[in-house]
Amino acid sequence: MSEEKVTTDIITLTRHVLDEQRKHKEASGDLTVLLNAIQLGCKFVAANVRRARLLNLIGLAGGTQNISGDEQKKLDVISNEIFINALRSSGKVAVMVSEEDEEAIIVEDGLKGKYCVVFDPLDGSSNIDAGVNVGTIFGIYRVAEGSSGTVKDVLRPGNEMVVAGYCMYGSSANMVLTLGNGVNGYTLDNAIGEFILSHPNIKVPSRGKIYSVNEGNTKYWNEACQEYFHSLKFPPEGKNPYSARYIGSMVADVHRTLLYGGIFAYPDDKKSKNGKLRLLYECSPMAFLTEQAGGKATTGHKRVLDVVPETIHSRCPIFLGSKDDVEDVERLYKKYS
Ligand code: AHM
Ligand code: MG
Repeated sequence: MSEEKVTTDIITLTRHVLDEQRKHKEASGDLTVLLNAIQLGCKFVAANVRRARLLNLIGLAGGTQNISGDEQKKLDVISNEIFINALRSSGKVAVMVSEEDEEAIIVEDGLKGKYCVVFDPLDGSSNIDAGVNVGTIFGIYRVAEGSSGTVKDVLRPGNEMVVAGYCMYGSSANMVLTLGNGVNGYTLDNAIGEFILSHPNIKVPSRGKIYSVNEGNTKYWNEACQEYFHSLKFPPEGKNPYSARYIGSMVADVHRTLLYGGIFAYPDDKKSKNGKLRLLYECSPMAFLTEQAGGKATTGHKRVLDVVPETIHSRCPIFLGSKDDVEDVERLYKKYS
């Protein structure tokens, strides 16, 4: 009888980060501790998302009162609390910004560390009832030299972020991470409770075949946007039109874009001059990941990573994905500017 081969030398996320840290002599290990807190948060949220889906299914199947509305709300709040507690108790964080909290959270002296973490604890949560993938998005800054950790430490462009990532809660939990040295993907092995390196060195193809945008907003788009998306659907003779894919959950749409290529967009339009997505904890981390994977991210007019947030919840238009596709958008914005 043949025995199943067991891999005993697995590369966990922590091991991978430690290996990276050893390459930098000045590394103190603080970032590893902080990333462990983020991993804990993600595992905890993954378990809660699975549980909520099950509760929702049971509720519907039994014809009982629909609990999903309440559950969905609670899940946002629970996820936020999970991350705040994990981050604060790591002792490595000075400032936190969450989509769920109006104000920045300043960690009390005694537990204060040298990092700032900006995050959306459960992005796309309006999709939970339909069983669609949701995710956590995060970015990490170092507290500025001489600062004791104030909101000013996060009102900085994405090009000053040291780490960015997201965790997608789907059929499995997938963490995608950059420390500014390429992008790696890890899958949660529920049996051992560890994220295992499953997608090393993710590179977004230089051109894709998929576009991802809420086309229900076409009426409000500017001329550059109108022409761009029209050109994908009605290409010149001999070229195939692009496929449309839009989940409406940023983490899932960006995840597919990183793996398969193409373009994801939430543009500015006549209704919302800065689009819908938030710069600090949605656009900047995703732009950092995309650039590290060899792609590009633009507002149409400028690099997303160069946009300085005016407030912690400022919005920013975004087109991200394959380099050649994003450059087509940039050319059209220039033409109409
Ligand atoms: P949320 O932070 O309230 O969950 O909203 C963000 C989500 C993103 O995940 C997604 O890309 C976008 O909203 C979809 O918006 P729309 O429904 O307008 O297409
Ligand atoms: Mg969000």
